Amino acid sequence: MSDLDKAIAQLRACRPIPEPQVRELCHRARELLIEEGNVVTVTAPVTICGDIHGQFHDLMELFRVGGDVPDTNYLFMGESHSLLGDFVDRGFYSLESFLLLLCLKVRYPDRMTLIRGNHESRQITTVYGFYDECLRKYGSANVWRYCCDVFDYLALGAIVLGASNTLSPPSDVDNVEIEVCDQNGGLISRFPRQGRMPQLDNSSGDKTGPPGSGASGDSSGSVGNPAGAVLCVHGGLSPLIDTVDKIRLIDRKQEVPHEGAMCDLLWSDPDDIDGWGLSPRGAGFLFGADIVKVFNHRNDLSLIARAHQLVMEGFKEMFDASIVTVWSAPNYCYRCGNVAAVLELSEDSSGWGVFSRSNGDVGRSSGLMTGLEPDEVAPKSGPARRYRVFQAAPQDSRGMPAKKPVADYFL
Ligand SMILES: [Mn+2]
Repeated sequence: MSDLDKAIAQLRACRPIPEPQVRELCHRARELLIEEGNVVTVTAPVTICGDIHGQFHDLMELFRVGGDVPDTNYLFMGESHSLLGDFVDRGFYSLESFLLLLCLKVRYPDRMTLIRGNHESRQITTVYGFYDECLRKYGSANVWRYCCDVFDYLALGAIVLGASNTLSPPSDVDNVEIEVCDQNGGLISRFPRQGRMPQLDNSSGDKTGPPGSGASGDSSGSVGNPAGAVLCVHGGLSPLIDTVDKIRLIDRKQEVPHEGAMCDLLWSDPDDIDGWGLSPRGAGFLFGADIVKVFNHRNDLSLIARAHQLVMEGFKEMFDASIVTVWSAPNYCYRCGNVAAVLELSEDSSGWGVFSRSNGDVGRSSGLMTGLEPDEVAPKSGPARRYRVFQAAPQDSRGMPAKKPVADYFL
């Protein structure tokens, strides 16, 4: 067993690893992350996860419900994981949670995509618990410093390609676009494709192919994205960013700034407004359905998956399913009473596959949409989605400290 596998085993048991080993791990993680672009390309199948916030035992429950990261003893799990940030703060085990995710990233780099959240920042972790936790567990701030240096290298987003617009394993009812399952795989509810999404206008006529395949009456640049690409980001959009390519140009290797495009991506929230609005968080912006629909159309996206906001049901789709919030910390702060969810996108098997262009760009349209009015934007129905909803890990699986965390879950 390698040192890394030993560290994984130790962290899975919720025991911190020694400081020199953390230093080595963070160094290796940084070398890996520095090679990643600001927007990582991920190929379906993928399980998308939202905020964790140091709730270690619930992270273990997430892996049980959503599928574990491949162990060398297992054959092939087929799933990769994309975690949308806010790994730390508030919970009692931010350290063990983050280090385990980091170990898994180093051990299985293609199976784990870690995206930066607004809590992966020096300033925020100093206020909301992670700094104190490191100090308490190691007696110095060294480990906190190593981790913060890793935060600076985390990607800002991911693009999921090759997702299917049918469920896998298939639903036993035709035309189901969304299934919601409980933590044991039992069916809670399902939603058909028809009736949810408005039909495209007559110009798309009899074209019944999957959205983005070219047979849906859409732009031709999306072959290889049968269900349209999915953008993953922690917070949301920015008024300074109108294309995914502009995200790629940000100099991300720094502490999260107080304003600007990088800040907005980590802090913004969708809201029932027109256009842009000021955020009550004091960082990032609020953005409405019109903003999302124009952005998705321009960038050939069918869906934006983001985290950042507590949702009592674990997930929440908004704006004709053009954006979804995924929240993966059940009973947040050990007191909110919410359930959590992960979002599974399955692999397309229609034969279109995913191809890469020589410039590394993958199956995207030119983005040349001029004079576009929000009303003219026909939403893509997007990939079939299976949400797995789960509750907090059983009480007896956690060594629950007596002290309650500070009750401020606004950030
Ligand atoms: Mn957040």
